Amino acid sequence: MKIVRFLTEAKEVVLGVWEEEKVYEISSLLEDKTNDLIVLFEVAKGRGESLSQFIGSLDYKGQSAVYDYDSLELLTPVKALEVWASGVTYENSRLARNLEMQDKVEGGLSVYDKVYDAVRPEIFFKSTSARTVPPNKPVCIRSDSNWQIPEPELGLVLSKSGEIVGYTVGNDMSSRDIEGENPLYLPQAKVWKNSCSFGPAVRLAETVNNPYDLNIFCRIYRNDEMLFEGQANTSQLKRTFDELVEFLVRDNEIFDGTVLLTGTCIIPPDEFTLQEGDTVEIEIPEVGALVNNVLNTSSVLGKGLVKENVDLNS
Ligand code: DO4
Ligand code: MG
Repeated sequence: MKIVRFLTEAKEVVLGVWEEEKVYEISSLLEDKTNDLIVLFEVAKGRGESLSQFIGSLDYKGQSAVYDYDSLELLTPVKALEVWASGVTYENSRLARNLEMQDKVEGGLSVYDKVYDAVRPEIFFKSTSARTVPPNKPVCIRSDSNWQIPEPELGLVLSKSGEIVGYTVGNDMSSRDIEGENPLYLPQAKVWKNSCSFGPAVRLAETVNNPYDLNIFCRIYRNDEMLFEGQANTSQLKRTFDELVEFLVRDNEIFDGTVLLTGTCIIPPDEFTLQEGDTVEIEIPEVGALVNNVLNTSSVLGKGLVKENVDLNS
């Protein structure tokens, strides 16, 4: 079962069940009309049901408004006040980071080689809701980097106690030259205005057969031509999801709806860098396709943080 969050014509934020091309609105069927998936998760738990059982019992097909998926103004599917990310969880990511550092690895093992095999994974702070753009809205590239890529990643949608409520598709926009210059620049290589997106849906965890066998596709388009296509599978992950979540919540507290990205395995060719006007499509067929155009930050700077995210997500 896939859940989306969207804005109605009356500018109300609601949840919907997405089935094929149709979306069935469910917030109006709920006692408190909530548009917060994690609130539903807790209600279902209180009734001793899984989230999909509880939502299934709402008889949404018989009762609620139906929309065409393509006509919807989608929001991020959960209110993620924070997005965290894992790094170097796939062999491809380790190799790409080593290449970015070039001659700065002086014999022996790089920090990336070490973290790939270490007990403690790399977990870093990626984004706030005000820096995270919804599906179909532009992500940005920064002005002081000449080597920028999307990082297509499976995202875990978490409750505040670290339970995996569902899976989503994430884009960890990254600057390879800033990180390659010095790993201490990681926050600047990862966090800037509109440098993260996730969606379009949350696929409820209990409805996924095997989360370690999900295909991830990334396609990048320029002038209506596909410039790059890559594919990976979560079976290539070095870490388990439980392990990543355990380190995220260790001596830490997280908000309901926190998203934890699980790392990239798809890296475009080394000569590739994103440009304004490109379109990035990241698809996990069990979840959906996350599509974002690319803009220079200069197009959005000075206009304040994405206000609709702040208003709608907080
Ligand atoms: O070590 C830096 C970041 C790694 C990362 O974002 C990834 O592996 O996806
Ligand atoms: Mg990443």
